[in-house]
Amino acid sequence: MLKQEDLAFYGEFAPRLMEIENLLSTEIQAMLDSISTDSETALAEHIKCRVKSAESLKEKLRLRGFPVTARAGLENLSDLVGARVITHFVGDIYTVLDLIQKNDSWRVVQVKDYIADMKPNGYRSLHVLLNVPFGVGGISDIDIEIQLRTIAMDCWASLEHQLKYKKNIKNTALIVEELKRCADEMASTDLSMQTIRDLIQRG
Ligand code: 0O2
Repeated sequence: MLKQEDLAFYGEFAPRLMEIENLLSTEIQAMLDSISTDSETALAEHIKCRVKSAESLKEKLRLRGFPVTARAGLENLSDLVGARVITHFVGDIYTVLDLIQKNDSWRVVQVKDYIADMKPNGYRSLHVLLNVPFGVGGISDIDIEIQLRTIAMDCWASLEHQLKYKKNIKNTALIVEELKRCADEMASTDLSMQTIRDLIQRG
């Protein structure tokens, strides 16, 4: 739900951005339900869709040297509308990716696999960039992003995100090192969990 300050910043673009957020949410839920609606076998633990807050967008535009306007965001960034799909198992991420690639509601522009090729800090996730029609203020289409992660990867990313935005943190070097160690341990546990599930399912 966009706050008053977000609506003011996005102006004429706000209604269309909210429509795209709804489309994303509905389509993702339908794709997941097409595989299973049973909580024990569901592909995702939960999904979350959002339009980027004005505060976060302004900061990203400033950091990247773009004009601090909604139009510049729409024209230069790919995550003004985004979704996160949180799965229990790594394998489920690739099952959801397959569903996303087969969906006609959008065009898949790029897949960034930070699971196969993690970021140096230990960040793991799979990002899928999608292109959707926009049609407001002379902008014909925009890119949006779906991030796919396991519960463990999501827990790690949430904590690491705090490091980026909190000021005056002591022992940053130690925290960065510990976070990397945890990321590797969590990735190893994610793989073990996947193997155990495969063994159980094979019977
Ligand atoms: P917020 O507050 O999370 O919405 P992309 O082009 O998006 O596929 P890339 O090149 O990493 O991937 O782009 P970017 O813009 O740096 O990252 C996009 C989003 O991915 C970020 O959004 C984060 O949500 C997530 N992300 C990427 N790298 C990291 C990381 O190292 N740690 C964490 N915790 N998250 C990361 P924002 O803009 O941070 O905003």
